[in-house]
Order: sequence, then C-alpha cells, then structure tokens
Amino acid sequence: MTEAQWFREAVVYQIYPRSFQDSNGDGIGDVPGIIARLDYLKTLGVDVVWLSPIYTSPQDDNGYDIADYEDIDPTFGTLADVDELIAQAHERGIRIVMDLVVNHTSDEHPWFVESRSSKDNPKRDWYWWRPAREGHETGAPGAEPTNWESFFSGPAWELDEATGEYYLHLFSRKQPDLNWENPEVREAVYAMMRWWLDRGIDGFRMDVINMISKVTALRDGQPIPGNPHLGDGTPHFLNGPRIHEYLHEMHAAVFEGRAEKLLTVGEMPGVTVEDAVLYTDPERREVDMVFQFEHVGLDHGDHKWDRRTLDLRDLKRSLGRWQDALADVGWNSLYWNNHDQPRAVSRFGSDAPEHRVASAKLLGTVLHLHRGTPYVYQGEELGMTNVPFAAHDDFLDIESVNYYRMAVASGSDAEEVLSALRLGSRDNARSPMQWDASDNAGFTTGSPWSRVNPNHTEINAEAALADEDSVFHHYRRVIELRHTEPAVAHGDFHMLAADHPRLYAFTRAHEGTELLVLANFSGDELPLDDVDGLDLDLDGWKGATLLLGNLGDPAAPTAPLRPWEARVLRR
Ligand code: TEU
Ligand code: CA
Repeated sequence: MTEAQWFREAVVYQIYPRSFQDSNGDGIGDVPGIIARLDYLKTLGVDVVWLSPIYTSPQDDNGYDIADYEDIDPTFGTLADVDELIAQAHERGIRIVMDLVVNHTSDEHPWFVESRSSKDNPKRDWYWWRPAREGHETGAPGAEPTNWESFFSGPAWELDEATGEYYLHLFSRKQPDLNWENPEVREAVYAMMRWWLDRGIDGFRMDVINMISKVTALRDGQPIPGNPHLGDGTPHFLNGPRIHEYLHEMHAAVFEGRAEKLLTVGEMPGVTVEDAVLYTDPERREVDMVFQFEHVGLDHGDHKWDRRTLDLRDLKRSLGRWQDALADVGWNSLYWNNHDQPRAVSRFGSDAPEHRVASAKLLGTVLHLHRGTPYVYQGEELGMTNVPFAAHDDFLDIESVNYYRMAVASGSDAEEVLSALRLGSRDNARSPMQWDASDNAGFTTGSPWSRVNPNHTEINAEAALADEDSVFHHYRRVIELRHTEPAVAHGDFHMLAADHPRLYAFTRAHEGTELLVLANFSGDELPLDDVDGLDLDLDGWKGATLLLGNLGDPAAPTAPLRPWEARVLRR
C-alpha cells in the first residue's frame, strides 16, 4: 500500500473561505469566489484543496460551530455552489477535502436544541450533561462538574438554566461537546460523512479529532496557577481511552472500499510521535496522517500567550524526531501555517523588508523537502506577513477577544497582553488574501470583514505572478519538484548538523539519487566548511546539480550560504 498512497506525492492548499475571495461585495469570502480563483491554484500546482468549514453556522468561531452539517451557510453560498466547486476543481485535477468538526456542534444545532430541552429528551445523552459539583450550589463559582479550563478562556462547563445542569464545551460556550460514548451519535456522524463523500468530496480534515474520547469519570485536572477554580483537563480528553476504537470504526463505516482515493488528516493537539505511528499505520485503518503541534509550540512558554524566541535547534530536534518516528510506518503532514497560527514568515523567517522574500522561499524549500505531505496555507505562497494590529478592538477572533478580557480583568498589563496577541493571535492568519494592490486587495468590492494588511500594495498575487523571482513562483517550483523528483516524495530523510544554531541541513535518499538541502536560518553569511556534525564530504557535492535555490545561482554548490539562502542539490 505504501508507495501507492497517492497523497505522498501531493501538496494540499488550505483555504479559509471567509478571507479568500468575496464574490458579491458583502465583505466575506464565499464559494463562488473560490471557484473564480481555481485557475490560480492550478497555476500554483497544488493537488488538493482543504476548505475550512462553510456549513450552516452562527459563526461564533468562524464556522467551527456547525448548526447543520448537510447545508452551506448562506454567507458562503449554496449546496449547488459546492457541487459546482467540486466539478470545476475535479476538471482541473484538484481534489476537495472538507473540514469535519464533530468533537462539538453549535449550540444552535437541532441535536443540541433537543438535548437541552429536558433531562429525558432522547438526545439528552448526545452531549455531556452533569449536575453541579457535589456539595456546591448550582451556579456558584467553582460549582462546575470539573475544573477544566476551556481553550477559549474560563470554565469548560456552562450552566443551562432550563434544566439546571451544566454542559461541557472544550471550546466556546456555543460549541457543546458531542458525547461519542453514545453509538447513535457516532452513527449520525458517519452517515453525514458518507453523504458528503457521495456528493463527490475527496476526504476530510478532522478538527480536534483526538478529543472525541473522554475519560468518562470526568475528574478534575491539575490546578492552573493563578486560577482558583480552573485546571488542565487535557489528560482526560487528549488521545482518550476509546480514540483508536472510534477512528477504526469510522474507517470501517465510512471509508471502507473508497479509502484509496481519499485523504484523511486528523488534527491532533498534544499528539505524540508514538500515538501518531498508531493513528497513521495504514494497517490499522484509522487516518492517513495527523497534524501534530509540537513544532508550533516551541516558541510558547507556559502557555500560548507566553511567547519566547524559537531556538532553531529545538525545531530541528522536533521535526527530525517526527521524520524518524514515521520513517517506516505511517506518514507525516508538514505545515508552518494554518488559520490558527501566526504567519510563518513573521514567525520562523524574517518579515524585515530585506529578508522577507528570501526567508519565505527558504521556509517553503525546507518544509516541502521533508518527507510527508506539505500543506500551504492561503497567502503563504505570497510570503504574507502578520498584521500590524494596533488596539485591542482590532482583534476579532473569539480566542483573542476572550483572552484579552480575561487577562486584563485578572490584573495583567493591557500593553503586555496586546504584544502577546500581536505575536500569537489567530487573526494574523485571517486577514484577507492579498490579490492585488487596489484598496481592498482585490478581496472584496465592499467593506472587508477583517482588516486588509496595508502591505498588500507590495505583497499581492498579481505582482507575484508577474515576477519570476517571487515567493509564488518559488512555491510553484518546489511543488513541482514533489511531482517530478521521486526522492522528494519517497526518499529517506537524514538530519545533519543537528546542533548548529543557524544551519538546517538534511539529505533525502532514494534509489541511487541523493538530495542535499542546506538552509541558512539567519541574516548573516554561513560558511559550510568547519560545521560540526555536518558530516558531509563537501568535495563529493562540488559537482552536484542545483535543483532549486532561492537567491539565484550560488558561486558553487558548496559555497558559503548567503543570508536566508536555501539550496537543494542533487547527485
Ligand atoms: O483548533 C484546535 C486547537 O486546539 C487550536 O489550534 C486552537 O485553534 C486554539 O488556538 C487553541 O489555543 C481547531 C480549529 O482549527 C480551530 O480553528 C477551532 O477554533 C477549534 O478547533 C475548535 O473547533
Ligand atoms: Ca461574499
């Protein structure tokens, strides 16, 4: 099954529909807008498009709160538009993967509306309902059934006045968690998934799918310092006791017989390499790959708002471990960016004017030359940067808004909170796609729901397409390499000079071909002789072919690396 797995040679492009392309001037991106840009994606050369959620939703978490899985939110279009999108994408050889958000629904989903209506409603047990903690008065601070903190600040339990019980919501209070212990829930989800596959989609990106199995005893977590009533619930629901059983059952109920044509990727915060081997071993029939979070947590301190400088050695250690662990069994996904992460060039590269283009290309080169399926997040192929947010009301995302409110209320310095948000807010990824230099970047003729980054006058798709040396064309070339050079998709990975603080170097080897990737993660020149642990016979690479470089031809394949230079050599 291994080399036959088509997704090993594929590159996925993630679209955040709200921010991609508006077609009707309401300031919000939509499905007809995506259709209008399919030729752009074809030019880039991607094989798969993953769409963040476009289903019916009150948009409390921008569509990750779904009220009807089998319909499209009017903001984004209609089911007919989606059929058209699927057909037009397929015509161009592009597959469509939908987001699957089934750890929770919206509180406006009819399942939850029924569930909350009374304690003996047949759907009561479809969600997690519990009375107040024993000996505590319902509604009093600390009376929540457990001390778990929600990912969006505050307790993960909400009291529902109608029945006087609490329901669990790991995310917003408008995102109640489904109870996967109940087989009816699972069957309803599987039926919905089959319905989408029958409609012609090519797979699912599964939102926080490693949270669906909880330890049913629901016990308190380790107290969080500074929060008298809150604790860390994650050990009770990350990779929970029945998770492998559920995913295997889902595979049998939904994917059996068509799995070879599909792509499934489980988003899994807190997943370890050991877990990932189990999740992605094809023999186990769970998912094709997972999104792990280790490398995007390396610049976090105690929590995600406590930001610290990334040490390149940590990044190499982490990604290198994932490469090794999934070398023989399973498969990696590769990403720098998505709609939840700040912009890669601002975070792992340099968005300073003199280094932005080179470092964006370097990041693309390094990531795509790893073994695994690379994901490009909209705008990454342009080297889009973080947004210069000024005041707290520039932030729109529920996670940022709640965190700001909570942190300031509990005494944090507002300016410090703002600096953390500027670095880490998900809003950085969600500003409109920069299509051209016009007022709203070609994103909308109306008033954009989220502020356009002022640097769109310089950083935009129109300018990039016209410039052979742009980040865009570099991404196009690196994507093409995966399709034309078998060692990129299939070669063995070997990290070099792991302890070097600025050099990212590795080889890929496949059937007599050897690739060497050299990347200088700094604004200073980097000579290659005398690098500890590089373990390279540099002479042996002097005659190598330069497959791809980001700064034009170097003096020689093994010449010192210029600032933010990346090279791919073949011999
Ligand atoms: O995100 C899950 C997740 O754990 C985080 O990345 C999250 O975005 C947050 O930053 C935690 O600090 C997924 C979706 O990608 C995200 O957009 C949703 O908000 C979330 O699940 C709930 O559906
Ligand atoms: Ca629109």
